[in-house]
Amino acid sequence: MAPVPIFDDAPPAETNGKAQKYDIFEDYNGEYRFAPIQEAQVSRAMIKRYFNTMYERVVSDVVIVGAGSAGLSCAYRLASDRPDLKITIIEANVAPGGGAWLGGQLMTPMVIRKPADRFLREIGVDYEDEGAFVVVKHAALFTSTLLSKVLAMPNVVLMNATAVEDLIIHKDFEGNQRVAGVVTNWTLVALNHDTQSCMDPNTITAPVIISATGHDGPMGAFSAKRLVSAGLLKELGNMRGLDMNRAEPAIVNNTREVAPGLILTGMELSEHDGSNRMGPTFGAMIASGIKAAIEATGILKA
Ligand code: AHZ
Repeated sequence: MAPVPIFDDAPPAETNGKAQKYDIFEDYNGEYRFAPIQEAQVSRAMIKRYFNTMYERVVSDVVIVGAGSAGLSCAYRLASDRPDLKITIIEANVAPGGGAWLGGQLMTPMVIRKPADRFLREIGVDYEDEGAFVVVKHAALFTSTLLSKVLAMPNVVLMNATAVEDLIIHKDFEGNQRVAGVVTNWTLVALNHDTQSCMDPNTITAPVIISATGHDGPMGAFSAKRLVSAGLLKELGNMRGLDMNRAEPAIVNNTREVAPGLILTGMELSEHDGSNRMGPTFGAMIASGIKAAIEATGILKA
C-alpha cells in the first residue's frame, strides 16, 4: 500500500512565494467547496496544541479550580489586572459555568444584588434595574459573556473535562505545610479509580491555588474537604441554612487564603467556614471571585 502523506500542519497558504490555489468557494446554492484536508492534520492540529499547552502549564502562576460564577469572575479580574501571569483554570465538567447557566430552580433570570452589578457593566451584560438588585434576562447571557471574555485573554488556559483529584502539599525546613499545586486527571478517569487501576494523575505546580469548587456535592468543596483529610484543617464548618442577607457579605468578606498557598472563593468557602447559603443571588459569587483575585495578587507580590 502506498504510504499516506502526512503533513505536520495545514497545507501552506503559500508555496514558493506563490499563493496556493484551492478549489474553495463560499456559495450556498449547492456549490460550497472546502479547502482540502487530511484526517491526520485535524488530529495533529488538536494534539499538538493541547499537549503543548499542558506541557507549558505544568508550571503555572495561578491555578483556579472550578469554572463556576466565582471561578470565572476571579479569572476575569486576575487576568485583566495581571496579564503577565499564567492562569490555568481546571474544570471537572465538560461545560464550564457551574450552576450559573440558570438563575435558580431551573429558571432563567439571574438576580444580582447591588453593588455587584458594576461587574455586569464592566463585561457588557445588560440587565433590568429593580432598585436594590438587578436582573439579567438569562443566566446563560452572563455566563457565556464572562466565559468568552476570560477565554479570549491570552494568559488564560481552561482545561475542562479535567478534575483536580488532590492537592500538592509541600513542607518547608521549619515543618510548615504549603499548598503548592494540584493533582489532575481527566474527569472520566477520576471517576473510574474504583473500576480500573494504574491511572496515575498529572501535576500542576503554582505558588497560588484558588479553589472555587462550590458547595458540597459529588466533587464540590473539594479543596476544603482535602484540607481536613490532609490535617491542615480540623473540621469543616459545613454550609448553614439559607439567609441571603447574612450569606452574601460573609462569603465576600471572608474570601481569603485559608491555608498557605490556597485561597477559597464562592460557595466552597461556606463549607469551610460554616456560613449560610444565599440561594439564587449571584452578587457574592462575583464579588468573592474579585476578592480572590486581589488576594492572589497580594500573595504573589509578597
Ligand atoms: O464542576 C464544578 C463547577 O463547574 C467545578 N468543580 C467541582 N469540583 C471540581 C474538581 N476539579 C475541577 N475537583 C471542579 N473542577 O467547580 C465549579 C463550581 O461551580 P459552582 O457554580 O457550583 O460554584 P460557585 O461557588 O462558583 O457558585 C455557587 C452558586 C450558588 S450555590 C447557592 C446555594 O446553594 O445557595 N447559591 C449560589 C449563588
